[in-house]
Amino acid sequence: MASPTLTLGIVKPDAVASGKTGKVVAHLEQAGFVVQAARLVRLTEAQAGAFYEVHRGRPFYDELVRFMISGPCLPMALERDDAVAHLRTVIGGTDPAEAAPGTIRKLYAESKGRNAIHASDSRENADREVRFFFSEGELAGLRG
Ligand code: 3AN
Repeated sequence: MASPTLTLGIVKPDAVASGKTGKVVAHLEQAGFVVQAARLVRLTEAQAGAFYEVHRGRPFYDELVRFMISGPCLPMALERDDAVAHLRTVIGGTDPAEAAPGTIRKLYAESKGRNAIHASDSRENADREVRFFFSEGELAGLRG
C-alpha cells in the first residue's frame, strides 16, 4: 500500500453553523481519512485573505473572504494514501448542483460560494495549507 500523505480539509462556516460538522467528519472517516490535527477557528480577514491569496483578483474573492470570516470553521490535517486526490473526489465539484451523488458537497453544501468544505488541490498546496494552520509539533506529536 502507498504510504500515507496529508492534505488540508476545512469544514467551512456554513456547515459548522448549520450543525453539520459531525456529519462531514464522519463522512471523511468513513472514506478512510484519519484526522491528524483539527482546530475550530474564527479566521481574521488577514488570515482568510492570505489563505486564499491565489484567488486574489478573481470576481468571487471578496465574497469568499467575507464568507470564510463569517463564523467559525474547522481546519483539519487529514491523512490517508493519495490524500489530495481522494479528498477532492470525496468532496465533489465546487457547485453542489453539479457535484456527484454521495459527495460531501452534494449532501451538505448550499451553493457554489457556501459549499461546506475546502480541500487542497495539489500536493504543493496541501503542504502549504497544512502548515498554514498547524505547526510541525502539532503534526509530529500525533505520529510518535
Ligand atoms: P474548489 O474549492 O472546488 O477547489 P475553487 O478553488 O475554484 O474551488 O474556488 C475556491 C472557493 O471559492 C470555492 N470553494 C468557493 O467557496 C469559492 N468560489 C469559487 N467559485 C465561485 C463562484 N463562482 N461564486 C462564489 N464563490 C466561488
